[in-house]
Amino acid sequence: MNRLRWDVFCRVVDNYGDAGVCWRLARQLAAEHALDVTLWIDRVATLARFQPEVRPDVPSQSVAGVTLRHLADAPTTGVPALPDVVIEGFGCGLPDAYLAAMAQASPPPLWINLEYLSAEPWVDTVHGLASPQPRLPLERFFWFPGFTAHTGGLIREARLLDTRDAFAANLQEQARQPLRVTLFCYPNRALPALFDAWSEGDEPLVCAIPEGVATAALDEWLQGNVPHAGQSFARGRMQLDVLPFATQDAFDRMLWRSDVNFVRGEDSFVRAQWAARAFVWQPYPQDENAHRLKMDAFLDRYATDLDLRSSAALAAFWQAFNDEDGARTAAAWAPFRAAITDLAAHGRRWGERLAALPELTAGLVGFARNRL
Ligand code: TRH
Repeated sequence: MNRLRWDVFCRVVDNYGDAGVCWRLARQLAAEHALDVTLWIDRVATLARFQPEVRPDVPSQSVAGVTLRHLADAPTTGVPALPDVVIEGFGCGLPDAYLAAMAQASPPPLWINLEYLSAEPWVDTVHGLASPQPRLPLERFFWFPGFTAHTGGLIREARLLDTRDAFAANLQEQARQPLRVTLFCYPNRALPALFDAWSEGDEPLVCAIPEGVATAALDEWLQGNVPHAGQSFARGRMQLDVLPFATQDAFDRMLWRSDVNFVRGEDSFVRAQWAARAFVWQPYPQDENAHRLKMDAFLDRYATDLDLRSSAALAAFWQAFNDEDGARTAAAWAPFRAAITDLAAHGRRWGERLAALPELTAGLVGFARNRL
């Protein structure tokens, strides 16, 4: 039986998340749903940061079962063979020739726009809707990731949670000294004060920082001696380990072995929830503070059935850190630290609830199967 062909389109706005989410989706479509998947991406070098076998200079390559193509090489006249399904990553826009070919095809490919993740309630009301295209006889469906059964769910690879539990079982959970922190955040003016609090704290703490993250704060706190990947720096009770960028699977393991995960944007935010450890989220900064609405909406959902003390400690620390207020962040660390065992237990319950929801990629495949 011919495998259905899915083309995923991605334009890297900045950072890694657009590429990270589209790559994770493409990999899973190929690996778990036996689909013929092509990822068209504009900045292949971004992908190569966390998928080392990707070669940015090669026009077409097959990696992890996915055909990887430069978006710049997409056909400009006449698309030879259209796929059955087109996934447009985060409204990135499809090449004109592609749209023209889709409009002439009968039937046209199923066109789905993968939206950004939000916990805001309005997402439940728009997920799965179609919008007719003004200039072309095509309709585009909207797929909204989310945290309820009325959304498109979250990406969760098969056996992810079993793999996580097997990995964690080998950790010396009881002897959790030093406290392990992973710090993957945007530039944040609160960090030097937080580093001070950690180095002057009453317990040893190891903070793993991926290379290129928090460099301005490290530069300020270390008077210009920013460690490079593979280097460590110790002050007081705190040790900083700067790590090279890891693969997405290795990054998961970093999150699984840590007691506290600072994550950002979208994909690492989801991965921290699957890691079921205490975590701090710094949403991608947006105009008019829209990212704070996303944070508050998530906290509303996440903090239900969390005891009041832990819920207050969580919210206070997330708000201080996202306000980039050093003094408040340093002061909010102790109550947050005191809550991390409770937050980890809560994180497991939360993860179990999420795992009971329809999984995003399987949902997309089922949606397509019902329409092709
Ligand atoms: O890098 P980000 O800030 O990406 C952002 C967000 O996705 C945001 O929603 C989007 O609007 C903006 O890009 C344009 O954060 P995010 O989403 O966590 O993506 C990081 C990716 O990098 C994720 O897939 C995990 C991966 N990663 C690794 O694979 N290895 C690593 O060592 C690290 C640190 C990250």
